[in-house]
Amino acid sequence: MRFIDSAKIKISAGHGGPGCVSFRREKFAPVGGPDGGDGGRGGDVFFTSTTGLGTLQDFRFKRIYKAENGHHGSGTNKAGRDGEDIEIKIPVGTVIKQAETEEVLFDFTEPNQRWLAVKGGRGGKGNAHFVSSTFQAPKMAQPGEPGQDLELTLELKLLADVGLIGYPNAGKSTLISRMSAAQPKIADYPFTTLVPNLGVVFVEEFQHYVVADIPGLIEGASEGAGLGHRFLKHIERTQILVHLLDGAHLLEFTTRPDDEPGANAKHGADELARLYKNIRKELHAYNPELTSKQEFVVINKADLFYGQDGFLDEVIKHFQKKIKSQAPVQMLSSATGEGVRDLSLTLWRALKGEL
Ligand SMILES: Nc1nc2c(ncn2[C@@H]2O[C@H](COP(=O)(O)OP(=O)(O)OP(=O)(O)O)[C@@H](O)[C@H]2O)c(=O)[nH]1
Ligand SMILES: [Mg+2]
Repeated sequence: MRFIDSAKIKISAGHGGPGCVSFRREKFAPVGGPDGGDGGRGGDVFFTSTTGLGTLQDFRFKRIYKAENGHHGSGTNKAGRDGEDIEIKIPVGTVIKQAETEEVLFDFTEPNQRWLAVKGGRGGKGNAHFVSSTFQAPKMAQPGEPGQDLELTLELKLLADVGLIGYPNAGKSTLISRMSAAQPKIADYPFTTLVPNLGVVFVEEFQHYVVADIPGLIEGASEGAGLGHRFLKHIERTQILVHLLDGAHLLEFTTRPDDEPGANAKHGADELARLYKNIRKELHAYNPELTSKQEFVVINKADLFYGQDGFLDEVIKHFQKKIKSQAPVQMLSSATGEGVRDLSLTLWRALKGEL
């Protein structure tokens, strides 16, 4: 999914330094020729993309970037020093637009791309340049050229690697808040999440991936029921889906009186399988490619079954039979955090193609 973080900044290149008016003065040649040096060039402003930065946060605090002006030329034909360039580091995925026209000036899609955004002004020529046979003592020099400036908008479009899907209330937002530093709204009513949330999951230093939590899906979502379908497009570009099942849906089955041992788990699994298939149907109806993505099925709220040893294992066994898949089903508790790190690492391995 592409997501946007944005900032507006102003950049200015340095002005060229003015050229110098000067005449040689030596002990035995009191009226020497012109020897005013040229002004230095103004500094340029460059942007460089790096993978080390995940946000445009820095640009909230510093909005104006100006490269140094070129220095004055001086006598004895000495050129002024050039102004220093500046390099602005931005995260990969940043698009730079001209603020007013929104014209895209540069799209940083890879690390270490470097773009010259504005060029410093040329230094003015000193009077030494203006001598000619008829004009021996020029008393003028050029001013430096002004540096260019630009107002820019920077937009960061993150690409989510993993999409979190499931019914409303399954605990998707709670899970992303555990996996990452994202702090979405969490509540015990459906459709708490109204817009997608992104979270960056750190695996090790400098290794991370992006997870997207989207609003809950229900039957008919692909045709517009609930909030889900508007957001399905955001998971179209993810590599992996995590299908989160709500363990609370199993609660009524743990208390149902039944003679046959294990039958409760079977009824519960039937219910989860029904809900699971509903969502798969919606994904398929929206775009069949969504159902061919690598998927991890996870039962959340395992903490509700602490003390009921083996119940969830039984549920998983029946569930796999019901959906005719032996793919592993994980269980975890977003509330206590149990199993969350395991899932984070499993997803990382899958993204690397190891699973
Ligand atoms: N017991 C328990 N409750 C949980 C767990 N995870 C989430 N919840 C609760 O379930 C409710 C729904 O959680 P959310 O994270 O808002 O669910 P969601 O899937 O994002 O819901 P929508 O945004 O409406 O689609 C909240 O009351 C959570 O506190 C869990 O692991 N165990
Ligand atoms: Mg939510």
